[in-house]
Amino acid sequence: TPVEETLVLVKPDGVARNLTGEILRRIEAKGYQLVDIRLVEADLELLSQHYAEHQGKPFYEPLIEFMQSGPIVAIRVAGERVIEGFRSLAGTTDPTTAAPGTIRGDLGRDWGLKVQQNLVHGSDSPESAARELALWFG
Ligand code: DAT
Ligand code: MG
Repeated sequence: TPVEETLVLVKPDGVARNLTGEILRRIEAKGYQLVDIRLVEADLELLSQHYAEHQGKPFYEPLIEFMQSGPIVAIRVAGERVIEGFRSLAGTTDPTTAAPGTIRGDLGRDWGLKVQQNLVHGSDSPESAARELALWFG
């Protein structure tokens, strides 16, 4: 099986709630390697490129605003089939219904929450991973 790299982001809600360590713990416990890590205050330029596929959708503006609300931890993660594997570790997009055992299912709040406050981002394909890693790590 191929060793891949993916982009993981601990979003502003995860950093603000002091969950970066817990999220890194789960990535490491799974056996993935941390290749690079940085704390980023993402600007509009970076975020509009990162979320280009969602431009024009109703949640786009609130999403971009939320992603500028505080620092983000960007992580380059390597491992066998890590792109799909991290998505599985993260759980489905809406933390309200994400499965127990996943980052979003275990750590997402069960009320008063916006869907964008779902703690993490993970690239969804090899093409997305290559594009997003270039954006966040240059
Ligand atoms: P994912 O982060 O699981 O890959 P996505 O790429 O479809 O999900 O959407 C990007 C982010 O946008 C997601 O993490 C949270 C937000 N989002 C998606 N769908 C939404 C919706 N229906 N309402 C509000 N925010 C949404
Ligand atoms: Mg996505």
